[in-house]
Amino acid sequence: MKQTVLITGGAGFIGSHVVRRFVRNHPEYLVVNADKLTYAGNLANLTDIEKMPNYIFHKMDIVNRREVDELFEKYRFNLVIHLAAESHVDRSISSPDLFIHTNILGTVNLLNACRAQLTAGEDTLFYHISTDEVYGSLGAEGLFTETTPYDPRSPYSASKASSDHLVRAWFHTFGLPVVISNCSNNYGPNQFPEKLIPLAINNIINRHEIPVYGKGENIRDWLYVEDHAEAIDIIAHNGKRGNTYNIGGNNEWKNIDLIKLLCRVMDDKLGRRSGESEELITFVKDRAGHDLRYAIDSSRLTAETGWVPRHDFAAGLAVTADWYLENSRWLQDVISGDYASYYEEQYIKR
Ligand code: NAD
Ligand code: TDX
Repeated sequence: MKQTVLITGGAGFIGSHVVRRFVRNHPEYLVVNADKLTYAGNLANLTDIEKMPNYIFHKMDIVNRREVDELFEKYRFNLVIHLAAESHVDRSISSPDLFIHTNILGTVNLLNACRAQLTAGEDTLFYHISTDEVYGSLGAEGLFTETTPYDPRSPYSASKASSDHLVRAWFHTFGLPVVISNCSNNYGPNQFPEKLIPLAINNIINRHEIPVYGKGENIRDWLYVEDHAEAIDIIAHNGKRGNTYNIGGNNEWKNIDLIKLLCRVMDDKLGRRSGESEELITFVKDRAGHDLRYAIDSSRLTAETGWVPRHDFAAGLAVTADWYLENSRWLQDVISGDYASYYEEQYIKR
């Protein structure tokens, strides 16, 4: 094997697509997936590749320094792609401390382990996966570029902004080779049904209310998860050390328009009367500190590498809806247990 690659958070939504892509497209790499398997991590996301000879899973908590150091001692990684995080904005409002521990302290443990390898004369690239939310909120006009000043508003985005700053500090101060990318909202198969699109799909299937925050006027840029995984692969191999790359879908949607489109897709797939799912839309209390609009300029990545999003939104949404309809067991498994009490707290007792 030429390279040993650590992917943290590889049992989660985006991480599982990145793991699959690396295991399949880079058979010469040993791919080590290290994940704590929180409510969001699920090895069922990876059953198709779990027996591949170049894949290994390790249950590990990035907040536990000893576990991190032991893993690095064992594998001496050439490349670390860091996705493990607490990722849901609403949970960061109800439990901010967890986000500080995982997203900030967990990242520092990985940076320190990479630095120890650097000190031992080994070149390790630390690739940090981040979000467009670090830039704050846009008005009606404009796009986030890589030079937009940071202005995070939620405990989630503040924890991700903090980790981005620490990654840059390890680059400038300790000479650690790093690269960062900041991506817009992902959608696709395997996303935990607390995020808008899979939550709405699940609620439509079960004829539950679709909670739309505020008036549904907030705007997000949506990217199919495999387009993000492809960008990560390209940046890991061709990104300039110390650089940041924005990744986006050129695909802005007002939440209410997106939900109405999804309702039409689901009516069609479920053989329901046209307009039936739209009747489930329920406007609820707005999210605290709800950012109005995110939009990304990914021209640096396109100019340097030629990457562009490949998946058309209508087709991507249809594939996503089909995946959840065909994987009712997956959906049922993840919404029972821990999530059931969270869902009740969040949506039933409000
Ligand atoms: P996710 O919540 O689906 O998955 C996170 C994974 O991290 C899970 O497998 C979980 O078990 C693991 N994890 C959590 N805490 C851990 C710990 N202490 N130790 C080890 N593993 C731990 O998240 P996602 O949506 O796939 O996001 C992945 C990354 O991409 C995150 O860093 C997130 O900030 C970033 N990101 C997400 C989006 C998006 O739209 N989902 C967009 C841009 C950036
Ligand atoms: O029930 C809901 N109703 C609703 O109106 C939920 C869950 C969300 N929303 C709104 C809030 C947002 O404007 O929909 C939009 C999308 O919400 P989320 O799916 O929670 O995503 P967002 O808060 O935009 O953050 C996501 O994109 C950036 C990911 O969760 C982050 O991890 C990523 O960094």
